[in-house]
Amino acid sequence: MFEEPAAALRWAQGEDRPNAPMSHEFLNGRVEVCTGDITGLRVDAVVNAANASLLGGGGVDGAIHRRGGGEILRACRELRETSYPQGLPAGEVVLTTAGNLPARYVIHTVGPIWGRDQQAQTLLASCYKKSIALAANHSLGSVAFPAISTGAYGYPKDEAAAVASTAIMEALSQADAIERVSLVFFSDADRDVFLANQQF
Ligand code: AR6
Repeated sequence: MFEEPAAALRWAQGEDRPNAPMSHEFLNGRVEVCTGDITGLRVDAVVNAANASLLGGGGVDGAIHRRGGGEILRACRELRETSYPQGLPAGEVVLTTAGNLPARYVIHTVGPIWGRDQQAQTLLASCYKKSIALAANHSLGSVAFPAISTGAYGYPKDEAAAVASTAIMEALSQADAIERVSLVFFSDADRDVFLANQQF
């Protein structure tokens, strides 16, 4: 009889839940910060940290295309042939099917390359703001972001945290339809850098 509350407590603390990491919440629960693999999330839209070619790459981009299957690549090829023959510029966003992912859609965005792109801060903020605006325009309620530009593109993680959180806060103030933004870090260490530098 006394075991139940203890079990419930462990559940609430996340210990018994597989793939249910401790999450940290901001903006009255509209933003959650967690650790995990973004390709496994059942959300309305997963954001991809793509490159201008839209045709795949390493990191989170590679993982999304691998798990999502050829349908995503076909949709990206079509976008290249129609709207973006020169590729997707940094700071811009496009929406495609999510193929075999549990998510409904993928929003592809291209982050700035640290040390190469001018106005890196503005471009990184644009990735977050335009992704949220695009999701809201499609009446999508939940969006999950990886830490855009902080891998292969080399954006310092602490600075990216301040830029991303400020941009998200601003975008959410104009996107009532978005109920939940998940910020998904690949390691607890990356998550902790974010938590120490966020500006929510
Ligand atoms: N789930 C969540 N986060 C992940 C995952 C995952 N499955 N895989 C990696 N990360 P990166 P960028 C984290 O390099 O810096 C690609 O080749 C990772 O630890 O994926 O914007 C593209 O094609 C890091 O913190 O994206 C581009 O050419 C974060 O995601 C280029 O890399 C972003 O790292 C884009 O570079």
